[in-house]
Amino acid sequence: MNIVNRLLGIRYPLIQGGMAHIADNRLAAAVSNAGALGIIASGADDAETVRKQIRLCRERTPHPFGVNLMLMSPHSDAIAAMLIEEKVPVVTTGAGNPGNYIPEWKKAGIIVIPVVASCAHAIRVERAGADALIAEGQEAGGHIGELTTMALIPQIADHVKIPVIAAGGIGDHRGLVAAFALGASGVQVGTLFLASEECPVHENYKKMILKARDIDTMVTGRQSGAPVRVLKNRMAKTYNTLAYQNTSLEELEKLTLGSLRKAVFDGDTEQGSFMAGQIAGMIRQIRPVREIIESLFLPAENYKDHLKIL
Ligand code: TUI
Repeated sequence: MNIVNRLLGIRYPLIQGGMAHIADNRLAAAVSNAGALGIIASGADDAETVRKQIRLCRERTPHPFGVNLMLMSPHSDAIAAMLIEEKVPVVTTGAGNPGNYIPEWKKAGIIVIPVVASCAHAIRVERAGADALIAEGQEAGGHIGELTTMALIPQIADHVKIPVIAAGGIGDHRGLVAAFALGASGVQVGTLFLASEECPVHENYKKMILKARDIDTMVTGRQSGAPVRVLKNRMAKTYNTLAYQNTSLEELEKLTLGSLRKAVFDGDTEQGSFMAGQIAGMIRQIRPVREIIESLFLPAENYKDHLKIL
């Protein structure tokens, strides 16, 4: 049996990306009910808001699910403690180093899977006791590192013993097979689920994804040290102009999360920040979560003698 399926008690070795303000209990439960691992994003929400999401998710699915802790959040200490109280089965982390939280989570029996974007960080989280890691290439949407998935996965796979889950740029079964060929034992997918029926974002967000071509994402904030991949629009261009003018990182982060809300809740195509990965150009239709997952894995049957996909 695939090692990630065994670790997580799931049917398909796929984790849903922890998309801030987007991945709520409905999306997470739909993914878990379809046989993969749904994730509730905590983003910049406070601990009580996330606690409610966890309880709603439990009502919607009997299957395992996880919570993503965005480590730049001002509420991360409170959320980290609440996850233990709620006995959440799995935690993924992003945008920082979760090292300080790992011992307490492990003591509570939580499976810990940090997102990393470099070998040094991968080695650090393995030493700190992570059960697996998600290696995210810069094809991904949202906050990203430097390396591409193609370069990152084999290098990390050579440096750690824990299972590597690939993220960034996986848009169909070909990307999934490629990730396994590079040394991954599972995948994390975000953008594909943005374009799902169960995803609770504003219709305009989904329309922007459907309209996107291959070259329609860009990275904001590279020069200010907070690179974020978004769909090209007026906001993205304004952000980069401000970043060139030495606006403080704190101000820029506020702008990013504020404008993400404008995208997700208001569908403001001009002032919103529409985070999405480079595979947005591959998405042609809005599909149910189950169909998205099955379309990734059904062709994998052909590779079963070479790659441990299922
Ligand atoms: O975290 C993400 N994607 C995100 S978080 C987010 S909300 C946000 N908005 C504005 C600014 C910042 C966050 C939107 N999208 N993906 C996981 C991820 N983590 N990608 C890259 C990293 C990462 C990068 C550097 C993790 C650790 C790291 O350095 C750790 C260290 O200790 O050096």
